Amino acid sequence: MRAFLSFGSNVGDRAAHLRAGVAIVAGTDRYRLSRVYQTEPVGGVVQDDFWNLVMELETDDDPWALLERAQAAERQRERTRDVRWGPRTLDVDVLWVDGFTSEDPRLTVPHPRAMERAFVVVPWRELAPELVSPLDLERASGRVVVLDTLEMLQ
Ligand code: A4P
Ligand code: MG
Repeated sequence: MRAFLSFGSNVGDRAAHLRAGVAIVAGTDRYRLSRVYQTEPVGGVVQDDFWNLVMELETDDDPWALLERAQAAERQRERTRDVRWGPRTLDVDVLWVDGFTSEDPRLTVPHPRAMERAFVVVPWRELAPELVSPLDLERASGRVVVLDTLEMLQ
């Protein structure tokens, strides 16, 4: 099954949080990563810029198991939940899972806010131009600047 997840960090060593998160979420499954983007915070809270990337994952696990992995990664990076849309060491969201939709508030897929956000659609389109159209790019908001691959970043 093919799935996409979004990763974001804006506290501490952002590259380290992203790397650790990627390793935990991927486990032994095959994956590809977009480049990393520096992105302006969305949601009205004053905070540092985020680093964001998107992962494509090929897995036999079900979407609920993916959510478990995402939350395990957040816990491992000692993510605290103080302010909604506020600063965080690591945020991992399930964006899209092939053939799966859910309106359960614990796991809403496709992610309801994904398409509004440039920090999601710009890296996502690198991996899946057939799922994210140029029009989606135009409609999404927020300034994003490409940095480099996660491998190359300090
Ligand atoms: N949940 C439901 N659906 C999903 C899903 N598809 N993936 C539930 C992951 N979790 C999902 O999430 C709250 C609850 O959502 C969880 O219990 C889970 O079961 P959370 O991560 O604890 O809370 P949050 O992230 O603060 O809230 P939320 O609504 O996920 O925030 P967003 O919408 O993800 O926004 N700006 C930039 N530039 N870059 C960012 O990465 N991120 C956010 C977070 C805000 N602004 C940002 C960025
Ligand atoms: Mg989240």
